[in-house]
Amino acid sequence: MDGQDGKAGARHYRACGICEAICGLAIDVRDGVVERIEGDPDDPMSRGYLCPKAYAALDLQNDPDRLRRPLRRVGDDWEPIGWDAALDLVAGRLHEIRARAGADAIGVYLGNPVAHSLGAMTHPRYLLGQLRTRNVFSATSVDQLAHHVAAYWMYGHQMLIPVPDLDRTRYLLILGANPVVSNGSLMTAPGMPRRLRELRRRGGRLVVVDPRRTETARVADVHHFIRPGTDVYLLLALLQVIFAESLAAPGRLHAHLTGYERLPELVAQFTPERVAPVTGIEAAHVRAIARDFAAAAAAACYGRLGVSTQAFGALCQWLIQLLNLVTGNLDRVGGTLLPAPAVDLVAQGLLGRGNPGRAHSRVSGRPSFGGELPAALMAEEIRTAGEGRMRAMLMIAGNPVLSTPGGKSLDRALPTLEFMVAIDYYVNETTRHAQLILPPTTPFERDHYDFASFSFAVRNTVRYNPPLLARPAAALHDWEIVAGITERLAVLGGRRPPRRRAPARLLDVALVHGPYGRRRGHAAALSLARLRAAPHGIDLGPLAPSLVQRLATADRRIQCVPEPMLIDLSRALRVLANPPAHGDDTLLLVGRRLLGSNNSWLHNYPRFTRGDDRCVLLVHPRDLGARNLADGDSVRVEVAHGGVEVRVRADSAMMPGVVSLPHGWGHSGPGIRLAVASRQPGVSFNDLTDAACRDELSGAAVLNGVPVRLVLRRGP
Ligand SMILES: Nc1nc2c(c(=O)[nH]1)N[C@H]1C(S)=C(S)[C@@H](COP(=O)(O)OP(=O)(O)OC[C@H]3O[C@@H](n4cnc5c(=O)[nH]c(N)nc54)[C@H](O)[C@@H]3O)O[C@H]1N2
Ligand SMILES: Nc1nc2c(c(=O)[nH]1)N[C@H]1C(S)=C(S)[C@@H](COP(=O)(O)OP(=O)(O)OC[C@H]3O[C@@H](n4cnc5c(=O)[nH]c(N)nc54)[C@H](O)[C@@H]3O)O[C@H]1N2
Ligand code: SF4
Ligand SMILES: [Mo]
Repeated sequence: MDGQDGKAGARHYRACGICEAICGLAIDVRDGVVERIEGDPDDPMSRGYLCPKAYAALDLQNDPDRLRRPLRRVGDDWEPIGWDAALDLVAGRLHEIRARAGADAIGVYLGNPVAHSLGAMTHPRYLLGQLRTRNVFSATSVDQLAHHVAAYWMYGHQMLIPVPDLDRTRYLLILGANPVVSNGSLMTAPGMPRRLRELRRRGGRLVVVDPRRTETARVADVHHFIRPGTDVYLLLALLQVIFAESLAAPGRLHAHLTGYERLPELVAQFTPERVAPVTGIEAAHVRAIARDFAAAAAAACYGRLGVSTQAFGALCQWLIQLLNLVTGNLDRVGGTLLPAPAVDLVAQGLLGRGNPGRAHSRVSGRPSFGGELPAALMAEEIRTAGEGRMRAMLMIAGNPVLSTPGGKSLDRALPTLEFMVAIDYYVNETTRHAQLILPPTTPFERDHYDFASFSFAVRNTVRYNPPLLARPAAALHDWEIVAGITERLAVLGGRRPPRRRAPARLLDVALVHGPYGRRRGHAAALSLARLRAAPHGIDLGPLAPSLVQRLATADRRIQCVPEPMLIDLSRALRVLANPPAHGDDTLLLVGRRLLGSNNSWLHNYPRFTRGDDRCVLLVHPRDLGARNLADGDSVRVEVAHGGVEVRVRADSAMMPGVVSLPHGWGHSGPGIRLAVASRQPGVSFNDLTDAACRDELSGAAVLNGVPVRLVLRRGP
């Protein structure tokens, strides 16, 4: 029985919205209490898979530290405030600051969970429409921005990002991703371990390039260590081999390419021999990968966070597209394909193309992309005096003190704001600086549809689920909070408020007009009602070639050599000729994700905090020995602008010279109300990253390959 509100002993079906895998869950509810969560075997994409984090939404639901009503700060303490009073206060303050100091005085940051919440996806655009500030930031610039930039320049729209055709490929080359733990990103594919097993069972090969022998590398046929930040040279060398050995064959796409003939010359100097000393991967291995990739019946190259958030992230994503393209694997079954989701954000005009450089940041003049500025700039925009200084901030579902580079400086800047409001469940490292915290309903109390993940799924499916539990009488959804602020701002500004429509209504319109919609006369006849009647979701079939029809470039062709890439390639060449000089004792720090964790916000749930190995620094035994350090020692990890203290763990799965630390920890600031997380606070990775270090082309933060030194901590 699927039902709305947890009647006695009912089994409900809904998708998990914690990460991009959107696993179908079967949830037993008795008398309004969740008793059990299992994988939903009838979900057409996840087929029963779930990971331990499927219980995270339940833990959030029951967490005594979760805020149940709005709080207003009074000195160092908080007191409850009613919703109307809270929303009046927010709108009043924002309106006043905007009138006095201009539209750009108000900044907005949108965190990662926004992408997994139907209402948080549909409604902030109306608020941004009222605010009209250039100071819009999000987790995108500490995440997938490089992919959007490459897609924009090559295919004409930031959302035209092909995904590996995982279930049919015969050769998967993974750079800088660990999907066995992360469950895949820009590749919605629940059940990664099974899918990778199946790849190998059908005779396919899995090759992983990562400075750590990761959980994914362990199930691969081949794993190569790579020196962090040098993937751009590996990719150039792979292309060099393919052209030099006449292995290039773009096939059907050949007629749709602009600039293809320039490629052989562009990559000619990046021979495997030339780049091997930089990447650490032997020339013979590079040649083998290039030949196998080109020879495979179908192959896909995929690179994620480890290559997106490094100094040449956008170049890497461009070169990955090219590698797939020149070997005939782009837009081919078993290669990489564009998903065809039920709501097509591109074709239906629901998301802008990307339009780089529409605005520039005030202090360092960085260009915007997709209407956003890099999140790393928030601190300087708050601190730097002058006209247009950011004086107020609205934080929606984000924790940038822990998640953005140079988090410490943001931590120091936020209290200098005139006003800050957070829409969040917790008093955490970021929200503690707010004057008001507005907690929304929980994932179980709202309906669910994941626009973003369906857009990057390895199979076309669709699923909508109504709320699992009734919401408490006085609770507001994310979208209602946002709409409440938006409407009040409009009234204060003497404008007519936008008409209030529930997210599900907007979704219905998008579905019926979408590619499988009732209005389109498609056999699936999708509408909200149709999805309500199919609680497990609906299978819309495997991905199919479609790139040519969907190209959004001016000449409707694929741009092989976009000008910005060419310019940035010369930067890569300069760095190759003059590699950064580090001291002998320098190690390069990279990130790591743990199965029972999701960025910064699942550390307050006892189920996920077992074990003492969570926020530890993995170091190769040889690197420990060279520093007279031993497994378990506490060390200070030093960078030029600071450092953190952390325990080391000897791990021969690390590439010598590289150390690994997870991000999202550091739950130790004064005033944080995370009782469980504070007991094992860990340290914040982003106290080591530098807000000024970015991928020049995309503006994305450099979160990997950070040069650090280790110093034994003296005393107790
Ligand atoms: N060094 C380093 N830094 C990184 C990364 C890395 O690998 N290394 N990864 C980066 C990546 S990929 C990402 S996506 C970012 C994430 O960065 P952020 O999005 O800034 O941070 P999160 O840790 O996801 O915090 C989410 C916040 O939203 C709240 N929240 C959860 N669900 C909801 C909801 O439904 N509504 C509302 N209103 N609030 C909610 C949580 O309580 C939490 O405070 O971090 C980035 N930072
Ligand atoms: N359990 C868990 N799952 C998650 C999350 C989580 O926090 N925990 N976060 C979710 C989010 S928001 C995202 S965006 C995805 C991210 O999904 P993934 O990209 O799969 O996540 P990571 O585990 O960060 O993988 C990055 C890998 O890059 C490697 N690496 C670092 N530097 C380099 C480099 O220079 N070159 C190469 N080749 N490799 C490098 C790291 O060692 C690491 O193994 O995961 C999602 N899923
Ligand atoms: S893999 Fe992601 S979507 Fe699936 S159960 Fe785990 S957290 Fe939820
Ligand atoms: Mo992310």
